Amino acid sequence: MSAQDGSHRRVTPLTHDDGSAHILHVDMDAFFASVELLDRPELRHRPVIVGRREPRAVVTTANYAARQYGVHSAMPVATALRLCPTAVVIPPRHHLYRQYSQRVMDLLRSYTPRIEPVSVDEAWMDVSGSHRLFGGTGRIAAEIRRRMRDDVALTCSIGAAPTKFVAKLASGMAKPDGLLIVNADEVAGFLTPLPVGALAGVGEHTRAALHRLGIETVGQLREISPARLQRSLGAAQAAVLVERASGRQQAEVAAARVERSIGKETTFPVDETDPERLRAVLVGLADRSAAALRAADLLTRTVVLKLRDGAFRTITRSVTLPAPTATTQELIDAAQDLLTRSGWDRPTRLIGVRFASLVPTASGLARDPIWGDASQWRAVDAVADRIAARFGTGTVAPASTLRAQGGTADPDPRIDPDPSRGH
Ligand code: TTP
Ligand code: MG
Repeated sequence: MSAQDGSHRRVTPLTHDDGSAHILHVDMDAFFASVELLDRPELRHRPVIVGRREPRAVVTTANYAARQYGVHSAMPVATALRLCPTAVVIPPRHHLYRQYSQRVMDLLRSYTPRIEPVSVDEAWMDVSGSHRLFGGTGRIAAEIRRRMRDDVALTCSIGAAPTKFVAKLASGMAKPDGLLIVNADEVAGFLTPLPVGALAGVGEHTRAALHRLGIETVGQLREISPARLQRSLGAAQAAVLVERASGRQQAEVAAARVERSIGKETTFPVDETDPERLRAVLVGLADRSAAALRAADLLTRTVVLKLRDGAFRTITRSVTLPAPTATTQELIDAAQDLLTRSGWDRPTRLIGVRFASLVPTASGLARDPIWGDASQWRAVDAVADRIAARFGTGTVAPASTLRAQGGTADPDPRIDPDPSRGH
C-alpha cells in the first residue's frame, strides 16, 4: 500500500483518463498541518507536527517533511520528537480546520451535487453527470486541484476510478499533491500487488487467517480456490472478499439532498389589495432570494411567481431566462414581468418567488444579459452582499421596496424562511 510519507507516490497525467473512471476521491494533503502553515509560511519546508505539547499527547497530523522521519498520526508527540528533534509542534485550532473544510466542500460541490463527504478533509464525488459542463474526469480532477491551490491555497490528492473503493486507494497512492487515474481495464492490475490489508474489511483477524492460507496480496486472494477460502472464513465473508479483490464492488456515492430551488414567500396578515405594495413586496422577495442564490454559488434559469388569493386559489407563472443568472436586477425584472403578465387583480393572501433549474456558478454558464451593463449590476450585487454579510440582510434593498414601505427596507419581517427549498 502507499507509504504515508509519499515515497511510493504514483501519479498519472490527466490525459490518462479513457472515460471509464467517473468516481473521484479527493483528500487534502496533511490537512491540519497545511492549514497551520498558511499562517506560518516560514515553516513550510521544516518538519511540522500538529499536536499538544503535553506529556501524553499524540500527533494529530504531521506535514510531509516530518513524515520522512517516520512521524505519523496517533504517534506520541514525545516519540515523534525523538525521531525528529527539529520538528515544530503546533497546537490544533479546530475552528480553523472547520472553516477550511467548509471551503473545500463548497469548491467540490460546485462540480456536482453528487458528493459524499467522508471526513473533514475528504470526499467522494460522482462526476458522471458533470462531463457536459466541465469536461472529462481527468479535466475535472485537474481543475479541482488547480482551484484548490489558487482559491484555497491548499493542495489535495485525487484518485479517479470506476468504483469508490479503488478511487480511495488511488488518492492515497497519489499523495502528496497528485492525481492517479485508474481506468476500468486497469483495476485488476492495480489491485493485484496490494497487500490484502488494503481491502476494506480486512482487519488483523482476517489477515492472519489469510496468511495461514499463504495469501499476502490481493492477486493471491483472487487465485485461491473459493472452497478453501470459504472453509477458512465462512461463505459470507469469502464472497465479500472475492468481490472486493475483483475490484468490481460497486457502491453509490451517497449524495446529500440536492438543492432544486431557492425562494421566499410571504403571507399578508390582511389580504393585500394595493398593487403597488404587492409589487414592492415581490421586489423585496426577489432581492433576498437572489442573494441566497449567490450565497449558495448557484445560478437560476427559471423564475416562478406564486400568488394566492383570500379563497386559497393559487396560481403560478414561470419564465425561462435566456441564460442562467444570479443578478438581482435581472431576477427582479423577470419576477415583475411575470406579475404584470399574470393580470392578477385579486386581493392577495400570499405572494412568493422561486428560482429553479439551478446550476453551479462555477459552470461558466452565466452570460451577459441582453440589456444593460451586466458587470455593473454584478458589482452592485457584490457590494450589497458584502454589506449584508457585515450588517445583516435588509440593510440594502432596491429603492422600489423602500417607496411603498415608507422607509423600511424589509418587505415583511415575517417572511417564511425558504419555504420552497428542496421542492
Ligand atoms: P487524514 O486525511 O487522514 O490525514 P492528513 O490530511 O493529515 O494527511 P494525508 O491525507 O495527506 O495523509 O486526516 C485529515 C485530518 O484529520 C488530519 O489533518 C488531522 C485529522 N486527524 C485526526 O484528528 N486524528 C487522526 O487520527 C487522523 C488520522 C487525522
Ligand atoms: Mg488528508
